[in-house]
Formats: sequence, C-alpha cells, structure tokens
Amino acid sequence: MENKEPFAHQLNNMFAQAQLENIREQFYKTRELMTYYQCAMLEMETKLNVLNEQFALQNERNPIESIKTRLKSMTSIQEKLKRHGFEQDVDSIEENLSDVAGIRVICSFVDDIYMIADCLKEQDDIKILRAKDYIKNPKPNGYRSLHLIVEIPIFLQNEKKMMKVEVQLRTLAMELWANLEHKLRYKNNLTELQEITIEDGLKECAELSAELDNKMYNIRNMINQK
Ligand code: 0O2
Repeated sequence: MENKEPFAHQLNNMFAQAQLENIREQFYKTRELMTYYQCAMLEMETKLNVLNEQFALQNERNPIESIKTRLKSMTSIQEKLKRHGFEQDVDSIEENLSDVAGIRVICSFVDDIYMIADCLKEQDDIKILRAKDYIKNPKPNGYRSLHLIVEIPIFLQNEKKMMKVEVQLRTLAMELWANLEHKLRYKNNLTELQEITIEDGLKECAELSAELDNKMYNIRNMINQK
C-alpha cells in the first residue's frame, strides 16, 4: 500500500526518532558512568577505612575523624564543562573532569594527612595522578587542604576499569574554615571595602586555624613523649 504521509513529515519523524534514540543513549551512558564513579568512591572509602583501622590498632587512636563522599551533581558537571570550554557529552565528563567522585577525609592532625597520603602512594593497585598541596602552599584566600587525584580500578563483570577520584584531606580546623568560607562566599551586594574587610577577616581566620592545628600537634607530641 502506498504511504500517503508527506515526505517532510516522514523526515521530521525520522529526525525526532533519531534524536530520541540519542537522548536515550546519552541518558543510559551517563547513568552507567555515574554508577562507575560511585563504585570507585566506595572502593576508595574502604581503603581509607582499612588504613584507619590498622593505624588505630597500632597507635590506639584514629588518624581519620570522618570520611564524606559525594558525587558531583549533573548541574555542577555541566557548569564545569562549560566553564572550561569542554564538550558537553558523557565521554567528555570522563576525559576532562577528575572530581566527579569526591572523598573528603577529615584527619585529627596535620601529620595524619601526610601519613595517609604516603600510605595511598605505596598501594600498587592505585595511581596518584596529581597532588595539590594547599597546606604547604595555601590558596591566597587562606584555603588549606591536600588534594589528590587518584586512579583506582573497579572490577566489572568482564573488565577492569580505572576511575578517577578526588581525595581531599584536611584537619577538623581546615574543614571548619572551608565550610564557613563556602557559606559566606555567596553573599552579594557588598561594597568593595566590605569585600576587602571580609577577605582579610577570612584570611585571618585561616591563619588562626593553622595556628590551632600547630598547637594541637605540639600538645599531642608532648603527651606522646611522656
Ligand atoms: P565542590 O562542591 O566541593 O566539588 P576548579 O576550581 O574545580 O575548576 P580544580 O583545579 O579542580 O579546578 O580546583 P581545586 O583547586 O583542586 O579545588 C577544587 C575543590 O577544592 C573545590 O571543589 C572545593 O571543594 C575545594 N576548594 C578549593 N578552593 C576552595 C576555597 O577557596 N574554599 C573552599 N571552601 N573550598 C575550596 P568545587 O568544584 O568548587 O566544589
């Protein structure tokens, strides 16, 4: 039987169909990728918990106070891709972003941070791709933390896949400062003078938090020598 539907209509339908297929494929691939990041984050969290337990056994104290995990939201992912001028598709996420899976490790003392980082460096199944030491070199606003981009394997049904995870290590004092600074950063309608005053205030607080870390570290060492 002859198809009476006008050619333009048929073409439109074909395009709509193809577009729908493409959306479906991108949606599936995104879900799959986010699941892989979730698995990598779990693997990494387990490694950190193991180190914490082992250290506690030997030293009768936990070097890690808490661990927080988060998957970057799709909105933040899109914003970051756009900000850096990267393609806005699933492959581009994996290729260009290294902080989709994020783990924040809150340590008791500054030397615990480096001890944990050194232990991770020694593990032969993971690879430290990049390290940014904002403790030795704080950001101009005072932000301190040690950032590691780690590549960790996840074992799927038929393959091993290497995934990137960003590990941020910081003390309780660094966490307190970063959380409050993050909350205060979004206030607007400030005059230039107010902005400078706030920046200076935050910087001063960052210095105080570094001093607190130092003093606590010295007190701990004094106690350990007894
Ligand atoms: P979220 O919600 O924590 O993920 P980027 O700035 O991300 O384009 P890069 O090199 O990845 O480039 O950044 P960097 O310096 O390694 O820092 C990335 C993350 O560190 C941030 O993630 C924050 O979590 C934290 N961070 C860095 N600088 C500051 C700071 O000045 N204050 C606070 N509170 N946190 C900071 P996101 O993506 O911004 O947010």
